[in-house]
Amino acid sequence: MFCYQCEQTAKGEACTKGGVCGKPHDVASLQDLLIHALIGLSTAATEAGKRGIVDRETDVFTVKALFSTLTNVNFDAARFVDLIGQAVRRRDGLADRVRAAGGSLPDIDALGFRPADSLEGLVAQGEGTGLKSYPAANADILSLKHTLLFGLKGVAAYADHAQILGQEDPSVYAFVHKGLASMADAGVSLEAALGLVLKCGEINLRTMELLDAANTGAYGHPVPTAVSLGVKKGKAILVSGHDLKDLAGLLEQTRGKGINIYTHGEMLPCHGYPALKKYDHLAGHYGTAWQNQAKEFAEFPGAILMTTNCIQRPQPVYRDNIFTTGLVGWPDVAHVSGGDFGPVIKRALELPGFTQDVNGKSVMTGFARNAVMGVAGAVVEAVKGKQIRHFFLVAGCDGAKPGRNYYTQFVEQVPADCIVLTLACGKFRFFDKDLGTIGGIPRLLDMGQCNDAYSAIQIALALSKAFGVGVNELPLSMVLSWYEQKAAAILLTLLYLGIKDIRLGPSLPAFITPGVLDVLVKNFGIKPITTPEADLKAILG
Ligand code: SF4
Ligand code: SF3
Repeated sequence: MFCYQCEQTAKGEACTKGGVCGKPHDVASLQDLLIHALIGLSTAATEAGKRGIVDRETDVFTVKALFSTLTNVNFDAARFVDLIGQAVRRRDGLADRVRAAGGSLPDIDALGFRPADSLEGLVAQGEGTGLKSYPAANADILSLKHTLLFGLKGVAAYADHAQILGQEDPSVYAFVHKGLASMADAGVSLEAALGLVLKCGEINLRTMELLDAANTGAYGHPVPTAVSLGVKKGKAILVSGHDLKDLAGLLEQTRGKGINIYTHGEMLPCHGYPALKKYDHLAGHYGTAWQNQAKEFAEFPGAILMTTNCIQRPQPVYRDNIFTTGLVGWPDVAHVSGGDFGPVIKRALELPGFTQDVNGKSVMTGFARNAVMGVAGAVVEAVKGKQIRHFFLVAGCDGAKPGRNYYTQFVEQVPADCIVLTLACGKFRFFDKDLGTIGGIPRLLDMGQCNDAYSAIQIALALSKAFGVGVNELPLSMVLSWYEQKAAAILLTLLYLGIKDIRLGPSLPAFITPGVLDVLVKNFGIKPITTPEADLKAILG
């Protein structure tokens, strides 16, 4: 296997003998083969599109299959065997329609391959289709192809979340197909590869806009909300991942059953949505970011539901309590589907739950674009009156590396006349710190999940309009942490928007060659994080 799509990759280079994330060789190989099948499917879909043939079901399938290969989503070989079979059937169906319409298809392996009929055979086939097999004239072009592929995985995640709630745009699907098809194109130039990477950022912005419309359309605009970190006596279910619809379904199905629902990790911002916070039994938030789940899930005395990434190997002590749904999978872990959470509820009722109330701190969430723009006038006045000196967007993924302490220390050292905007699971490094307020405006504003990066972009654009300057001239600095491929997609969106001087950590992506990094540094001033002291000094002077 050869996988280097996430920040955790072995030795900062690549996982070649099993993933640091727990992805075994056979699953890695099946994921490679699935991408290979999708490259064939997308090549057929792109040719079909030129003849006005669009198959929405195949489009939806493509983003689900791609999302399944995102880090920490699905570790279940059987599910990938099924997805590979579906991809090939859909590929052949579309290819037939292209030929029937008088079109032709390129002669590439991804269009011709037939899946083996055994698991071992598929794994062996996958071994020849990995990232290194993509044709490219040089290492920099290959690096850009991989960057595009990982960006597309992030787009696919957002597109799937949006689609589940009824928001779709055919242009997003068309670009996903075009981007995947380009993986097999041996003639892509450096300029064309860079163009596709930046276009991926643009398409990701549109996709995040769809997701924002989906979430706010279904559950209302988040409002600032205090969330308890304590627990209530009684039966309990913990919901992790990112999926709002699953949480809404579970809240509805547990109504009046005496079960309290707690959010974990990236589900924390759900407390801010009017149509979710209205449930009295949405009791609070339990735990921190994904990499702490082995300890936190082991201590949770109820059932646990994983709605999306990031799942880790379930420990024996809670293996019978954890359920996956949607695209998440782990071999031999119970999977619920069709929005029926009956088995999760049954398990929660069998388990003891919390035996007593425990009061905890509370944290604030819900400062998404609508809430922040509601106080934009006060914010602008505070900047003009010099009460607010600078904004820091300290956002992105969390992870297990010790170097991630940088983000905690950075926020601790941000001067008292500055505001910290945050989103995604990286915030758990500092989410419960009381940073106080400036003129009634909290100094720590949680804008939501990684899926809500659109809110941060809209706030930055609104501030730039209010001050009559470009985003790069605003007193705003982005200090980002990445782990998986949604973060890669967001980074591409920021580059597409021309945002400069982003600080990125805890390490730079292994899939970026020195040549590509040079382009990013020259054109965008992107830089690795150093120390909180040095970076704050460089930013604030
Ligand atoms: Fe390694 Fe990350 Fe790939 Fe897992 S997803 S195999 S940790 S690079
Ligand atoms: Fe976190 Fe997995 Fe990226 Fe959603 S939960 S930000 S890592």
